[in-house]
Amino acid sequence: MKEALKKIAEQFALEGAITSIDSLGEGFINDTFIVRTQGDAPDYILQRKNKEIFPDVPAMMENIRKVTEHIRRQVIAEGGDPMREAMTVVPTHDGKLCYEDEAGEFWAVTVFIADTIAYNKADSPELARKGGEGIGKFQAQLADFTEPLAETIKGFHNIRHRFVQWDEAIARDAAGRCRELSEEIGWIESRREEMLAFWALVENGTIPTRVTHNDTKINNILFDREGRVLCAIDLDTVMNSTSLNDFGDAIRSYCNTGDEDDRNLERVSMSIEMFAAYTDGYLSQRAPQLCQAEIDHLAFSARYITYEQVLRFLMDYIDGDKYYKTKYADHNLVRTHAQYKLLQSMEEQYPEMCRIVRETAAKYR
Ligand code: GN1
Ligand code: MG
Repeated sequence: MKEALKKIAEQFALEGAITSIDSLGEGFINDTFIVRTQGDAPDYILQRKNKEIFPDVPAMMENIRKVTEHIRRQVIAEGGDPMREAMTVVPTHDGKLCYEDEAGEFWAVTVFIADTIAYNKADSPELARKGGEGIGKFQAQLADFTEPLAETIKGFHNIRHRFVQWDEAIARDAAGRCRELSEEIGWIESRREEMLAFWALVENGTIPTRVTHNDTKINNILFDREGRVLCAIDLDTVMNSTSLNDFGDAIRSYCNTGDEDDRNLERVSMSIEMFAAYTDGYLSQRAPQLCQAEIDHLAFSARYITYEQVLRFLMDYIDGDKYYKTKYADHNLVRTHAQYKLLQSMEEQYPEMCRIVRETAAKYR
């Protein structure tokens, strides 16, 4: 075990002596470790939060504390197990939600929830249905949350803001890659107006903003061994936005027949069967609370978020791979192509997606 990591973990109010610390998971942003402890004490998740991406880590941790405490109260009121169905933030010995080390890096700890499964791919419609139910429940638990939340990443799913960054990235052409990317850049430009038209509905209030997770890919959800969702993890981006994005981002992840970074584009498409299953689970929890404009744009939100992901991966490639962790030289470009293939598949199946949403909403309203 690295002594430096142990020293950091010891800043937090942990129960039990530390026995080991190891790397964990597949996150693209933070560095994550599991801290094992002796005897019956819980184990813990220790994370170095990426301060390049999250400019105000203490404010982010304050968001997470507020939201997880609210969920904990709901779980207790419903007779559930708050240690398994809510995340628990562990403060430092002096009561802070994160620790800043000598190098200026920010660290945070949560209780590790044992005996759970995190998937990187949804392998059955049943799992997709449970995932939809789970995020629907997460949103329902936060429906009466009224405290203010900090905007941890400015304009995170705001495509108007993304286009400002995009235009700057193209003008800068930091890695000198733009001249080889005219086709890919065209994919973004040809859809600019329809994406802005969708976002205008959020800006003018037609589509309301709510408390949303904003990063609902499947490996950010913990399942129990029966395939039931315990809770959503990775709450770094919990903020006020349109809750449609939580649906759209989950569809991008659960319904992809290939991998997010598949080199073999023939494997990549959107499974309409998985879409129907996820939609059913989600609307079983949310249909009565959503307004008509939200129902009407639910299917489009999958295109919106997948498009945004194409843009973000391509923009990072243009910037010289500064944002996402990459495993090889053109990883962000491979991701761009794979997500674009998924977007095209959604566009082809869009009328069918809309029909499924309409019929499923009618069933639960
Ligand atoms: C990042 O942190 P992680 O790996 O769960 C990213 C998401 C992207 C996702 C792509 C803060 O999620 O927005 O959709 O990668 N998180 C942040 O897989 O940018
Ligand atoms: Mg994650």
